[in-house]
Amino acid sequence: MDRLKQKVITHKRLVLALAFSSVLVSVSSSAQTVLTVSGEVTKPLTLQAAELKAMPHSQVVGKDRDGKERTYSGVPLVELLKQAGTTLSGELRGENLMKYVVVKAIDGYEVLFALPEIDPDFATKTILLADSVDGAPLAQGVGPYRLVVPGEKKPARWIREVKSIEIRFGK
Ligand SMILES: Nc1nc2c(c(=O)[nH]1)N[C@H]1C(S)=C(S)[C@@H](COP(=O)(O)O)O[C@H]1N2
Ligand SMILES: [Mo]
Repeated sequence: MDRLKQKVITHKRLVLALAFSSVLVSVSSSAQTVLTVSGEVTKPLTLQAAELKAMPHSQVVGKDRDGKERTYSGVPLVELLKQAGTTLSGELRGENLMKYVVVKAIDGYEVLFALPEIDPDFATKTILLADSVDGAPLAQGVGPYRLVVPGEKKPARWIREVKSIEIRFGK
């Protein structure tokens, strides 16, 4: 084979390889669901990282286990429930007071909240789905999303690596 032909073939291979890898990159970086909100809601959510990032954020200053104050930023849990269409504020009465929220993590750990613990008409503190601490993304094994539950003596419901939120009916 002459050198020119060889070069053209090599070039074609390179173009093909690049095209293929860019398809792979776009498939893996887009359309990745990082969080679902489902169950007793009118609009179940399958959220991508960019969507969560674009949602309104609040800050909560909390003491970590080491006793140091840290500023967490994230989406208030109530905001996610609102977007999914959960019975909150005026609708949180009667049998709707029997609804609860199960938050699940990648490692199988799960924790539960009653709706009034999350609804600001009842609760005095804001539970956050935090995505950063002191301005930096949460560490591997903690994030990308972790609940911050202010005012509790034990951090057992500060669930790390959150992957889903499910609203259920307790009767
Ligand atoms: N995903 C997940 N989150 C979790 C746990 C767990 O086992 N898995 N343990 C909880 C418990 S019992 C405690 S005390 C705190 C510890 O938080 P830390 O690792 O930031 O100190 O994380 C909570 N969040
Ligand atoms: Mo714990």
